Amino acid sequence: MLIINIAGVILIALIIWWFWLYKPQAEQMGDDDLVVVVENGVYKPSHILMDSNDTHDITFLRKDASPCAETLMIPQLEISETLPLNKPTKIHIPPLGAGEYAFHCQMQMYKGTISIK
Ligand SMILES: [Cu+2]
Repeated sequence: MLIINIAGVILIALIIWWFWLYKPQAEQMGDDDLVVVVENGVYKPSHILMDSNDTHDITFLRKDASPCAETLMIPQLEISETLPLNKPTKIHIPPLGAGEYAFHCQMQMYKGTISIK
């Protein structure tokens, strides 16, 4: 009985960690264009750091065949782009003010952010 309780507590702790505490590592945008792979329910990397006066292209490579992964949306930039399967697609990111810009698929199952310093 006690073991079941302990297992339950550990499970709850893991769930809390996964959904609220776990933050994937951010990827700093360098001089080269960054490639974001769309696969298995995630963007990789999903956190992108950029400087405020940079213009950059972010290349999205969709490897996930599910139709859900097809659309890339960056609502704050009014970007809505269809990603063909296994074909790199360049998304132009204009100079942006500091802040967080979310990007996601149509149903928001795939999620990521661009952080501007
Ligand atoms: Cu989706």
